[in-house]
Amino acid sequence: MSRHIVVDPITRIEGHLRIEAVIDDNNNIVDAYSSSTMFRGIETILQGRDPRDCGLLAMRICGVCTGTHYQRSIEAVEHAFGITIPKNARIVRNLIQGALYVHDHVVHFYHLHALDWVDIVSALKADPKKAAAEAAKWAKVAGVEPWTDAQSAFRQVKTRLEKFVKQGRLGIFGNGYWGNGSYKLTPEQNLVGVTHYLQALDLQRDAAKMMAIFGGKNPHPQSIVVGGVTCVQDIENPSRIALYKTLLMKYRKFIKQAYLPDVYMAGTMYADEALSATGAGLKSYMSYGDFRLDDTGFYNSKLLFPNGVVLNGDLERPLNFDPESITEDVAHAWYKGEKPLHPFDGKTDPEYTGFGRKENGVVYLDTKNKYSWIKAPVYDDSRVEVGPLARMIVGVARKDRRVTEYVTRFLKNAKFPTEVLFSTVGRTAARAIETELMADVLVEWVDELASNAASGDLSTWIEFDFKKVSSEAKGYGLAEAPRGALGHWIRIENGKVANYQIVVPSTWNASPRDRKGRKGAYEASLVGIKVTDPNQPLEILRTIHSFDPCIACAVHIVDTKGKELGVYKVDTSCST
Ligand code: NFE
Ligand code: MG
Repeated sequence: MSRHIVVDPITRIEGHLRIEAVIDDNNNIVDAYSSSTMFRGIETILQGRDPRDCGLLAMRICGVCTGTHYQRSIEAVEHAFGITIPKNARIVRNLIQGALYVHDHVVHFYHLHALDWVDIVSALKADPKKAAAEAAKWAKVAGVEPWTDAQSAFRQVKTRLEKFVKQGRLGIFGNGYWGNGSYKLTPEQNLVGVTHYLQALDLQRDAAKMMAIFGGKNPHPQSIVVGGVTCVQDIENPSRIALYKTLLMKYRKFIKQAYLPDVYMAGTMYADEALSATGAGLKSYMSYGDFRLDDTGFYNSKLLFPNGVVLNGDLERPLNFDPESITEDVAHAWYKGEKPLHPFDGKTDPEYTGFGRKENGVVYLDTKNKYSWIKAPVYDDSRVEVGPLARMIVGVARKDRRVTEYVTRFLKNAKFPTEVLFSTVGRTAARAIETELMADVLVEWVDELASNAASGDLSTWIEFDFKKVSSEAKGYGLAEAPRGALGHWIRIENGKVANYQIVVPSTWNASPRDRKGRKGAYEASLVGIKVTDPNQPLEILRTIHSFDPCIACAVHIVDTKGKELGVYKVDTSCST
């Protein structure tokens, strides 16, 4: 007999996500459904606006991928207007966006995902001296000195944890599945993880400051405009550029000496999961590509992360990416619409058909019909996964020198075959690999900005005739966000927005079935996973968190008259 596990809400993510998994008698997941239970409407409020304002509004979709929607929106308008921005503007935008990647990925690994692998309560049994030796061991695997090798640091954290427990409460750690049989780290390894967790909490502020140097503020930067950037004084002032670099070098050290070693440690201890392809899912990946490396112009530049599509894990035959091949399907999403539409013609027309059906007093999603506020994007005729893993897979498949070098080094150090990437562990490892690559390339870019400014090039903005270019135009901003491929499509008529569509990374990954009944990436990744204890669905959290969900990107309720639309109370104490 099959049973359902309902996890609602999934915590340690952004936004509101519900997962329903169907398990068989052996607790193996045989089917799964992903649902966003709140509505997004930002596309509708952009209609009729001045296209130059869209970036500032669209960015409010989310406070996590800060500035990403801003950049994609501005790029969509620049694409529509045929504008190529100056070199300084390109580099500054890359520095703002790169700061977000290293910020977001570290926060995700430690503060949103680590506790799926690290058992905090077990750390209480750790010997701090042995923990120091453990940290040194994994740093050696990474080829670096350990971030924390002082026993005293581990002892302090252990004492802090003991104090928590003595008071009879674990504070923010209170609701974990501690002691679950699916945790594999030793007490010392758990103490290393918890110690770096706390240190990362402090350090992530530096990454936020990096963004704010050129962006003006964080989370929502302010200095990007159609045609360039406005942070003229920061580009002219060498000490501002130097400050970015100082913060970067300190943060980069943590990435190399704590984050990467911890991923080697967890990857090795959870090698069984990795080698058995647990959580692989669709095994089809797409990247729009991102980070322009030169100024040859729109979508002609060489990119740090190449674009492309890899289907069914076939690294030998990557496909070229074609922006025309994207559609959104609403067969199982609460929107009106008969057939899949390309985003240029996309609609955001809600059609709520009710939450679901009641069985034995429990309401389940009506999965035969509509069951999510997220649409189902389709590439050509394939469902695909997006994100850091997709970027690394596409980079390797396209034989990108830099991406291949970082991925190969990681796999060699970890003693893993390439296929290990097709798993939950692989998804988590790919994010770490990307973070190290990004931290290194940011050093090159900040130096490039300094030398370009020192050479006397201080141009930051390109002039354009708004009336002329905006009478009728359309464009897209297709590039990457930390969580994957992000697209903004704009149609402009008489200087105003005639249609605006956004397809975010979590739309690709968290989507429901399409009209052919094919699963979205989250749904596919859960099938085949064995749950040790159905009352503690740790394995579901582990795999879903490996995508770094941001449903907030897909959750915007807006009433243009400012009226309150509803009050929601979320009880996080009963998440199963
Ligand atoms: Ni709200 Fe985002 C990223 C974008 S994803 S975090 O990365 O775009 O759904
Ligand atoms: Mg959309």
